[in-house]
Amino acid sequence: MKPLMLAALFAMISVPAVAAEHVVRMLNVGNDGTRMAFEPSLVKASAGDTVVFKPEDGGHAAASIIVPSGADPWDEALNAEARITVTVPGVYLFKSRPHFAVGMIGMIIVDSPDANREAINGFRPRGSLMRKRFEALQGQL
Ligand SMILES: [Cu+2]
Repeated sequence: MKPLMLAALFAMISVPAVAAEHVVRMLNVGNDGTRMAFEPSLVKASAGDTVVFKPEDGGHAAASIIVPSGADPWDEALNAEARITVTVPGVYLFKSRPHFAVGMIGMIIVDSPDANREAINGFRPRGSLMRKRFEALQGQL
């Protein structure tokens, strides 16, 4: 590697990454008028970022469905605000536990979906509402 390229590389590494915070609202009616929705339902994050689940309406509980290998799953209490720091790259599929059956799901992509794309593609949604939302999310991978 040429010295100039090396210097550029070290310059990039030495810049500390600023961890971002992504807010996901848990709502009884989403922005598109559908019932029981995460807003937004898709978050594109970087490793080290935090996703904050805000229970703006009552009766929701954020829980993971699929996380990348090595990442911690979560299963939060009803009406709890949850702060999930995502450190492992890949796709995190999540739900509102009480509204899973009606398709209240969402997705976080950390850096790249490559780590566990197959696991996500292996998810089998139940019911037309869940299928519709899942396929829309899957289309973003
Ligand atoms: Cu819910």
